[in-house]
Amino acid sequence: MKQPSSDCEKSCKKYWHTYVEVPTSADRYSTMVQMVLTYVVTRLAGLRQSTIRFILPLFLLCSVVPAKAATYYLATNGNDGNPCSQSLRCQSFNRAYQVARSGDTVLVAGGNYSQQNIVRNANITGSNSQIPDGNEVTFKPETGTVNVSGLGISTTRGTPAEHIAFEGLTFTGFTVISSGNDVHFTRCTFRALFMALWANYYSVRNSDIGSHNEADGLDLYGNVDGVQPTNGLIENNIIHDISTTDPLAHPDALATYGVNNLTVRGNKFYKNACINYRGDGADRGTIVIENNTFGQTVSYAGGISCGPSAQIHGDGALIRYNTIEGSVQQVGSGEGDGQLWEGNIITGNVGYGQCPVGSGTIAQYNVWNSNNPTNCGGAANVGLANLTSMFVTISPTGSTGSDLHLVAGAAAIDRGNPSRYPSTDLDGKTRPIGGGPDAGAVEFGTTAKPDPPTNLSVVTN
Ligand SMILES: [Ca+2]
Ligand SMILES: [Ca+2]
Repeated sequence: MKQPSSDCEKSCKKYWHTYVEVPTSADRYSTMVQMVLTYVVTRLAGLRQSTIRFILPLFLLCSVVPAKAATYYLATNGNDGNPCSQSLRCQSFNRAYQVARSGDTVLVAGGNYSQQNIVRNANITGSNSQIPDGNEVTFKPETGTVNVSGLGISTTRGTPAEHIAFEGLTFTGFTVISSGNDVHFTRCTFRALFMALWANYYSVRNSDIGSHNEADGLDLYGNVDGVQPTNGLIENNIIHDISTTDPLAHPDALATYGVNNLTVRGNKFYKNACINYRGDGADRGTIVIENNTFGQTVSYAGGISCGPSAQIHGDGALIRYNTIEGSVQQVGSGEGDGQLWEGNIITGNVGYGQCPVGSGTIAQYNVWNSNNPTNCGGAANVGLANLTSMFVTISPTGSTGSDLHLVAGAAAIDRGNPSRYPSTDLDGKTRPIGGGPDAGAVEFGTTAKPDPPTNLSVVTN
């Protein structure tokens, strides 16, 4: 919730002798109005008529200003019969969410929390946003580590929980947005599957995902009742060590099936057993995959070895400025039509040493293995026999995978599309540096070349 405007606060406080921040938000607004009314009524007898004329418009002005955002508290030994105050804490996430209003914060004391299920609170309102914009109820640790052994958002279709943000929590069991609008995770840790089903406007950013066995890292799955997870953003995460020791398990680091509008940007995938990115032909809308590094997939003893680093089959997907250590698999026959592959580094084969096969798909300005054609419907690609010397280190099984930053003299430097590139790279540096944008996720060099001055003139004394 917005705070009272400073003007209102300054001018009103003189008259609101009893103005305080009301801790229970459910009745905050009506309580505040009640307090002002009581004050006005009790003072009227002693006021001159001119003062009344002054106070009443002021009251009308101030009474429509929302109350200050509130903070609520959870603890593992709290009680949901409490008002979720600092001294009388609640225990469940849902209880805090039902008590809270848009813009409020829930501080969660460190400890282990059992499965949490959050359901709709129709009093939490506002517009949807792609990243948190302040209208959410935000859960964050108060002290120490908060482990949540499972999280479900609105299991009932058609009644989504809305406007929720999680910051810095650790999820040790499945996290499932069954039905939710404007739901965001920032700087969280996921040690089990994250799944979005009927989600709309959702994001996972700056988080650590993986270090678990058999299950996928993120599943963005639509086509449940014909509804797709829509408007997703997966950004600046590390997605790693998703392993399997089961020859029948097929854990994908990020799997999509019928998403609508998805951006996957600036993530680092490494040490994953199967496919880093498995996109489906049912994906629709604007699909943007950029500035990611996809490490080579890794075999775990006894487990399946999938081979390709990425499979991206959605029609119209834009796949640009990624560094892909390994091969890219294409399916064709009606899938992956109209894609644009631009400015990527791909160390292995595309398809089976072919151009991407979707109808109308163009691949250009990529730096890739010389097994692949140099022209795939666009400007020339660069084919090299050995690309690995371009990188700082190739170590697919190392603790943090390969370091896919470019070294001086790498063939990918300045080989992107000079007229079209992301404004920044994986590290957040402004592109381009040097003579043009580099292919791959990371621009080589440390500083942008300054523009030459245009307004110099000779001054003579
Ligand atoms: Ca929002
Ligand atoms: Ca450059």
